[in-house]
Amino acid sequence: MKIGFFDSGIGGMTVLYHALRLLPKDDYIYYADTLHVPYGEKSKDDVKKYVFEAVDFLSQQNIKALVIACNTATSVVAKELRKKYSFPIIGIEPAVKPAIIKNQETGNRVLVLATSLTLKEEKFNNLVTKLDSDHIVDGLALPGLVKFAEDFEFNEEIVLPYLKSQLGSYKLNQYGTVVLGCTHFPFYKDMLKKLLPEQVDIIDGGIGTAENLKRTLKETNSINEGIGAIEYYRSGVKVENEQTLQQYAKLFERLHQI
Ligand code: DGN
Repeated sequence: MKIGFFDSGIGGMTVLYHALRLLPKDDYIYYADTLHVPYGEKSKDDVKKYVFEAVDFLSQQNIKALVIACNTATSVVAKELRKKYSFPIIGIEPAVKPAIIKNQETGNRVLVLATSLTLKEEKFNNLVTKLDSDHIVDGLALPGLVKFAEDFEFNEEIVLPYLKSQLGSYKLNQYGTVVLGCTHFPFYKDMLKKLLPEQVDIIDGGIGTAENLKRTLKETNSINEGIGAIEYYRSGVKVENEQTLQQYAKLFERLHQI
């Protein structure tokens, strides 16, 4: 059986990248909801509807586990998905907890980069209210970065000015950690590094999510059932176009390099 991966677009591939390293002998089916990307500015109800459509499709492909490789979808709908489906569902959330713990000690601030919907959601806000007694967490939505990724735009001359303008009003020296709370953002880690002071750590939950997946498969005794093959779907339609498949392969190369 295969492992299902889901995101609104190509962002989840930053998580799949880690899964492939930890679980190279499994097969994958990756679903990008390209008809409805981006989710970040949509209503919660719309996102719920789209995610259920996608997961219904994936559930018919006989998957043994599902990774919701999208922070927005996880925060809006993971709980309800777990009630409906019997296979294990692993989500991804902004890695706020380790960031707060670390920076409470040093007196630095934490900047969470995510979608507007993730930052608005109860899940995120409850977590921050519970943990952030010193009020050190700030949130910033970067919808432009999702758009760039979906357009396979990784040219620094185009992306850096956008990032500079978005981060321009922040005193970056006061931060100790930047949390990548959207799976599209790790594609731009190299550019963020260029703009952030040296003391700033950049963390993302992709590795932890892949580790969770591995732990779950071990527990259910369903690890190593393939050869690392990946099938891609865009909103229910199988990707067979060679050029698109090559673009996807290049994304892994990029993640490997940065
Ligand atoms: N990649 C998704 C996330 O992690 O939240 C959402 C991006 C989007 O659709 N705006």
